[in-house]
Order: sequence, then C-alpha cells, then structure tokens
Amino acid sequence: MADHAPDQAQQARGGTRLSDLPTSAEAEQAAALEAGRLLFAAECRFFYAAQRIDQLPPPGLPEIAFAGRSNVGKSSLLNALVGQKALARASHQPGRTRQLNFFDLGGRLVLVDMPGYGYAQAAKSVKEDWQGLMFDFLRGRPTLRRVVLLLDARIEVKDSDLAVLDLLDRAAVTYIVALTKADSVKPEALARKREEAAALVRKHPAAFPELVVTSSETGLGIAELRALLATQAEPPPT
Ligand SMILES: Nc1nc2c(ncn2[C@@H]2O[C@H](COP(=O)(O)OP(=O)(O)OP(=O)(O)O)[C@@H](O)[C@H]2O)c(=O)[nH]1
Ligand SMILES: [Mg+2]
Repeated sequence: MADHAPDQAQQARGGTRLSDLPTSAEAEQAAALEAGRLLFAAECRFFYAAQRIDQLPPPGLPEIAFAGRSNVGKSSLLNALVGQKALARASHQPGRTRQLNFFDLGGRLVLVDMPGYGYAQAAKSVKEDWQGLMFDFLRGRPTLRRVVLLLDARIEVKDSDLAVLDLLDRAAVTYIVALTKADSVKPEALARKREEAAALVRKHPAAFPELVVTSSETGLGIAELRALLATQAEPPPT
C-alpha cells in the first residue's frame, strides 16, 4: 500500500496518476505479443504423464490445459505454440493422446496435453478411463488457470463439446475457445464458423470473450494465443 501513497495523494489534489495516463491500444498489444513471444521462446520439456487422477504431479506452476474432441488438433496446437514439431505426439489416428502429459515452459508455466473426448471407436472401458480422468482434472485442479477449448473449424459443434463447455462453466475455469484447422476451410465457411463459435462463447459465462482462430499448419492465431497464455505465467526471472 505504501508505494501507492504518493499516487493517491496526487489524485486527491485532482492530479493524474501515472498508471492512468492513456497508453495506445497498439502499444499494449505489441507488448502483450512480445511477452508471449518471449515466454514461448523458452525451452519446453515434457516432465510428467498421469494416467490416473491420484497420480498427478504436485500442484506447482500455473497450468494451461488443452481440451477438445479427439483429433481436433490439441497436440499439434501445443507443438505450434512452443515451436517444436514433435514435442507432443500428434497423429491422424484419433485417440493418440491417452494420458495427461505435462510440459514445463521455461519454469514459468505448465502446458497440459489432454486426451480427446468423443472418440466413438474407443472401447467403452478405455473411454471411461480417459474421460473420467479429464473431467476430474478440469473440475478439481487448483493450479489450473485456463483451458484452451479447441473446436474444429471443419466440423459442427457436437453434444460432447457442449457438455464440456457446461462443465467448465460449472467449475468456473476460464476457457479460451480456439477454432482449429482454419487453413482447411474456405473463407466464407470460416466466417460462418467464427460467428457460430462467437455466439456460443457469448452464451457461456466462463468463456473468455474473444475467440482465437488458429492453424497449426500456417501459424495463424499462434502469436495471439501465446500472448493470451503469457498473462497467466509466472514473471520472468530477474
Ligand atoms: N490442416 C490441418 N491439420 C491439422 C491441424 N492441426 C492438426 N491437424 C491434423 O489433425 C490430426 C490430429 O491432430 P492431433 O494434434 O494429433 O489431434 P489431438 O486433438 O491431439 O488428437 P488426440 O490426441 O487423438 O485427442 C493430425 O493428422 C494433424 O496433422 C491444422 O491446423 N491444420
Ligand atoms: Mg493429442
């Protein structure tokens, strides 16, 4: 409090606080993008895999989890964010990620690659295991700061997506909706999809208001998403 005292005194005299001085929106945006670039330029390394909720690593750094239907592009998006082609394993076969994989980003943030939901071909028992783990994690993890909820720009939103949006609302975990695979959709279809997803975001109280349109292939939206996630990281070492 003491360090705010001169500011408050100044304001009481009708003056302007330094922090109230207008800064241009572009300058703020450039600073946010630079913070995101710096964070994601740091080394990212896999450090833990959990198959059961009682096997999680002890809560430590702030965490960002990537959730979405099987094959939506979670592992690919994580790889695009950290600029490594094969850190998280991606595959054209749905159901590739079968555990919660934890990655440390520069000792400041943890990224969690999650198994997908809604994979019709998986055996029922296996499905229940993965999905139970994912739901327990989303509901109960104290260090979980944000979920990036991925929706495929080529596919309509499914009931399983709506169920996860509701769960996140109930758990009051702020989530950022990211449309994926924007490179494989024509501009008009992408515009319609964006509108549809924006309407969905407006209906869900825990959803971050801005939606991010991404492509792990072309890099679209990656810098923007890095900037959003960097706001949750521990400050850089001084
Ligand atoms: N065209 C295009 N294809 C993509 C993009 N992102 C992912 N893919 C492809 O989509 C498929 C699934 O990608 P993954 O990253 O493994 O998806 P996932 O959500 O991690 O899948 P699970 O681990 O099975 O839940 C792969 O064949 C990727 O190459 C993208 O931005 N554009
Ligand atoms: Mg995966």
